[in-house]
Amino acid sequence: MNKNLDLKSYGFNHKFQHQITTDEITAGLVPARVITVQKETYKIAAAHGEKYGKLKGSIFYQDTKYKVYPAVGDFVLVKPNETGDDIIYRVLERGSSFSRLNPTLRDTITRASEQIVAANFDYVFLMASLNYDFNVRRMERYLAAAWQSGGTPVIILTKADLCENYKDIITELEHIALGVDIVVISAHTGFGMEHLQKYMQPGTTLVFLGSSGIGKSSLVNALAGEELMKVNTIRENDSKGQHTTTYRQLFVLNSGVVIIDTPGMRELGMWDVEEGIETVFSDIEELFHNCRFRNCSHSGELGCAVQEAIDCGNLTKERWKSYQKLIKEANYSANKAAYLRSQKALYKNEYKKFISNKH
Ligand SMILES: Nc1nc2c(ncn2[C@@H]2O[C@H](COP(=O)(O)OP(=O)(O)OP(=O)(O)O)[C@@H](O)[C@H]2O)c(=O)[nH]1
Ligand SMILES: [Mg+2]
Ligand SMILES: [Zn+2]
Repeated sequence: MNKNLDLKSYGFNHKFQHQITTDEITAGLVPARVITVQKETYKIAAAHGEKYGKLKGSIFYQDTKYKVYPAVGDFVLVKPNETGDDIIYRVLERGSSFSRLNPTLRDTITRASEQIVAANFDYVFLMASLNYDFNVRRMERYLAAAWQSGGTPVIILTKADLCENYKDIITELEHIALGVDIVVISAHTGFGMEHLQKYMQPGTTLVFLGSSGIGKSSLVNALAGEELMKVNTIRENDSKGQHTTTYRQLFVLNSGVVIIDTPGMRELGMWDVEEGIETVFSDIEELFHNCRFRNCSHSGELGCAVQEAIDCGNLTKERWKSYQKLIKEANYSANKAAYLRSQKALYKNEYKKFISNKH
């Protein structure tokens, strides 16, 4: 049986309430939050309880216009259905969202290749394990995407019990993550967990991101004080993740905080991250103003501030390379999306002509 619940405890607030029109209220539509998405089945939480919902076909499937499909964390408007699944009518505008290029849809049409990992969170927990394979450059990429998402990034370094000395890693991170909180924890021993308290506020939503096997679900369980998520108990020897979590899931803990746990990502495709790159690499973009020539390409010109910063040790070659690589990728995906959009528009026009010629 479904029991009634208060959607506020799932993070619903006036920002979302304001988006609902009187027509929608008159039509009997009510807000709900998406808890899981599996293929075309959506698990949702609404005032009338937790249940399943499906998309209203005439809105989501037959209309060729670009549509926003629900992702985990989204607030949607549904028509409650006592005898079956609720019907989802609309996704309310997102306060934040984390997206990446869908690795399985790289070459299909435009926005279809953008995958929304999670929506409407306050903090993005960028998680990495201290015991192996710590990669500063990867963290840099995640940071850029996190800043772009609209949430506030927090770096969480896990498995402190397996690492003797993490001071160097912190120092390295502090250089690339200006102003970002870095918290070192162990879900097993409880080390450092008290530093997470300030994020555990009722109605606040956190999303956990990071490679498989680094302890995202273990942290969910440690914070919940019970086993909400399955965690792989077999002791790993090669430290490779097992992909234990297979789909994204939203929970409300007893403390009132809302957490979205996600499966480990193999790949973070870049998508519209120019702004995020600016934030993460503001020191580099700042340098550009000091180059002697306004159109400096920073590849050996006289008076290039980037070269000077590298020479005097203010900027590492690795960081400069990493910046160039990200910019290249971001341009690539932006250009590609623009190209595909233009192709699609062209195709649509041709099709319209074809149809009107027929009549
Ligand atoms: N020693 C130690 N092991 C941990 C810690 N946290 C998690 N682990 C172990 O790391 C392994 C993976 O943990 P999970 O929580 O399943 O990792 P995950 O990030 O959710 O992985 P995916 O669901 O595959 O993305 C398990 O064997 C955990 O017991 C920790 O703080 N210390
Ligand atoms: Mg997991
Ligand atoms: Zn220059």
